[in-house]
Amino acid sequence: MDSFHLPMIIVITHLINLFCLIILIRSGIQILYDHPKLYWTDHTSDENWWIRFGKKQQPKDKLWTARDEAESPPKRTLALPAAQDFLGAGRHWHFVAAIIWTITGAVYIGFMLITGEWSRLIPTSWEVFPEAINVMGQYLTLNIPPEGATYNALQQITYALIVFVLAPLQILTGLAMSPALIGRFPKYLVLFGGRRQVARSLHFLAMIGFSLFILVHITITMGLHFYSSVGLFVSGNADMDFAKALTLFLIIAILILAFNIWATLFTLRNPIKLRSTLIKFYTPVLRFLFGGLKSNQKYSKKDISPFFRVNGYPPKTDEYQELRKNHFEDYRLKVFGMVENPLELSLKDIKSIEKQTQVTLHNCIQGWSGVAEWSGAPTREILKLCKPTKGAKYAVFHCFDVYADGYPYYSSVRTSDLKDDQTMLAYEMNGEDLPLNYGDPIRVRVENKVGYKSAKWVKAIEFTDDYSKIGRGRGGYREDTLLFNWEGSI
Ligand SMILES: Nc1nc2c(c(=O)[nH]1)N[C@H]1C(S)=C(S)[C@@H](COP(=O)(O)O)O[C@H]1N2
Ligand SMILES: [Mo]
Repeated sequence: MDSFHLPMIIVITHLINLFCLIILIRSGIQILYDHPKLYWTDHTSDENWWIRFGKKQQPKDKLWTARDEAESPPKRTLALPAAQDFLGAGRHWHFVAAIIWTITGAVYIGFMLITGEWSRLIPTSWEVFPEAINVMGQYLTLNIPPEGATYNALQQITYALIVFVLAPLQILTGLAMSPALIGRFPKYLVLFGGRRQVARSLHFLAMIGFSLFILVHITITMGLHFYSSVGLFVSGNADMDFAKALTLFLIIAILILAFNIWATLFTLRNPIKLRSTLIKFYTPVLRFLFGGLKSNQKYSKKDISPFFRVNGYPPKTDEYQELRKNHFEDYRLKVFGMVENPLELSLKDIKSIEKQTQVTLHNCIQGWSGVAEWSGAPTREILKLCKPTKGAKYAVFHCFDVYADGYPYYSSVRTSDLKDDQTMLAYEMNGEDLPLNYGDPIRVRVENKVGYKSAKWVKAIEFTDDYSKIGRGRGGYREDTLLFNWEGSI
């Protein structure tokens, strides 16, 4: 066998790549199970998925919510951390790993291009296809082709597909999950037939592709070329002293395994600490990519979804029941805190503000979506009326619904988000008064954020320079309980 050397940069990026892919796949499974259904259209219902995991069935005769559909990944899957309601934690791991993985990939490709190494990877003639079939036949008949300095045709095609097709696809489909990005640039979705759910489904299929590749790749390299592979893997030198190579190899394998066990246990035991640590790392990236993207959605009436999921049960408090019984005659939306003009707006006051109508895509952080038409008062008009003071960095929406833990729902955004053209206080959905389940009498629509920011049954808006004294201090009920990040832009 002719021996060859791999440059150290390739050895290191390969190792980081493997490490990140394991975290990405494990946290990806956790994320998937929070809404374990995949679709080809942006209308999602309990029936129109093309594949589903888990086993929960929703009742036909009474209201259920999207949170009721969340499941725990089976313990024997490799999910990180494989527990119910750890969507927030799964996402923290996923974003951190995705960022490191992308940077590593860029370094790897940059290095390949600069050094000319790419020529070993990228097929340069059509001959590669018949030749690959030939090689495939050799593998299948166990006439193992020799390993060498040039990759064989099958390796070339597979590696090139992984690096130049599957990896970019995974990044593009991942970015398509951001309501901020696709709200600002709806054309981005043209790549996926105009549908975010197509991107989500492809993101899943590409994950399966990566998983299969890893399995086959490890089987072939380790199973068929064990001695040289171990050396190549740890040092880039196939002829490295085998005892040394194997020792290093075992150390690396144990470290990766230990890290994954530690990550799982730490996530389960210290989810709050985990959140505060990991969001520090990726929040600046979210802000850089998605901060300040204004929603620019122009769906049409014919795009409206026949079924629109509900998340959050309508309020049961006496206060709310009384108001509703009286058709919200006595409802007053309180606008208070750091404002020059505190307000108490009746429904009539709100409806006297210039009415705006928009058809938009709602993206729940869990994965489902739906298109609806919303009409209401743009929040930029509310800002003109209440005049937040200089330091009023955040707008907090307080809601009527009180959860079983005794805390009412709330969410918050930057005051500047209220200037977005499509952020509004909605009082109509699809041309009718806002139905009970969707936020009667007033809900917020924040169209460049995931769904949990769009508070329903809004009671008051508070302007503040610091949300840490509200609720449990993380800026929203979902952030407090499911430990979501606060940005909500993906
Ligand atoms: N008051 C209140 N607002 C809420 C929620 C809630 O539980 N209570 N759930 C949020 C979540 S997670 C989502 S996805 C959307 C769902 O909106 P929909 O029920 O109109 O589909 O509402 C958001 N606003
Ligand atoms: Mo949601």
